[in-house]
Amino acid sequence: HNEQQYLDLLRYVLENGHKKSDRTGTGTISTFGYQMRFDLQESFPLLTTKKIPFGLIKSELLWFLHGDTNIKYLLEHNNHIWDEWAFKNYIESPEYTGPDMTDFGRRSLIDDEFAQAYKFEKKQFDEAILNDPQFSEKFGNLGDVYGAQWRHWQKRDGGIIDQIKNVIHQIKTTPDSRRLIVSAWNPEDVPTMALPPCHTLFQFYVNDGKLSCQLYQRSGDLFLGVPFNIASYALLTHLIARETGLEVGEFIHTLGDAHIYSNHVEQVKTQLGRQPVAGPQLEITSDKSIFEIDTKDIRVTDYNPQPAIKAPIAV
Ligand code: UFP
Repeated sequence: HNEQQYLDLLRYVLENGHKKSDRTGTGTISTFGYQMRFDLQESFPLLTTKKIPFGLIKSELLWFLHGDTNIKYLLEHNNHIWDEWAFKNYIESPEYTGPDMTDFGRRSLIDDEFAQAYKFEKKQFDEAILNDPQFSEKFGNLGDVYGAQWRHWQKRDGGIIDQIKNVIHQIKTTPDSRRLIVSAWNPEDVPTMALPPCHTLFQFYVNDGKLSCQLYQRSGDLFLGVPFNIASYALLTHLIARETGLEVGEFIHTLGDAHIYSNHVEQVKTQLGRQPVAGPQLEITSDKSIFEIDTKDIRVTDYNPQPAIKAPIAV
């Protein structure tokens, strides 16, 4: 059963993980090195023991696949998961003249009055990104995020490498290759990045007409981040399989630092008290290419999750 893979991981880290301090100052229980295998023929691995917003996963993945690094597309699809990074660039620029927003993530959690002011500034910002092309050109762009590494990796000689197009071509022409790899980890850029890639590298494997994908994720927030990551790479595997005329095989998720934040432990226990049901199925209703397909063409059916479980995000 697919979902059991994830629930076993939560239980394993609760029982065997060790206390570890971390960059955010929150504290975690952590394990190093863990692997889950999801059979994509069985079901689409979207958790049923808590509701996961698949719409956000779809639009973020298509955004990556377009090579887009501007949050405008995400906002047009009501997706706010990358907003804070762009907003941070804006408030640190000379163009920003509102109240001091330094460290807005942390402060808005502990100061209600500040949270109101932040909400207001953030709304103005989002509206400007959506409605003012010059503003979005200037402040909507996140630079070296996944879309850039996947579709236009910068070469020393000034050229670019399109890793996604290349890997699709390789899967079609040399399916037995052991070099079907897309890498997001660029050691030259890492020291200056706000968030170095969590999904460091992935590899494809073709056997018996089926495409499998293995991700190496260097760091996984097991309660909040990993359920998204599983669904996102499962969807990527489906889209690449469709593009290369293959069926789906497995998604293999290998984690480096697999951690539960100390302020998520109660939520994890709540989730472990719930019974999973059969996972949903993925439906793709268009024959457009992987680069043209729209969020409307992709959906999950028979998804019957239990309610979402709220938890504070570590910043
Ligand atoms: N994180 C995930 N999945 C993601 C993502 C971030 O689990 O897709 F972008 C979590 C992992 C970690 C934090 O808790 O975000 C990143 O912090 P660090 O760079 O210190 O590992």
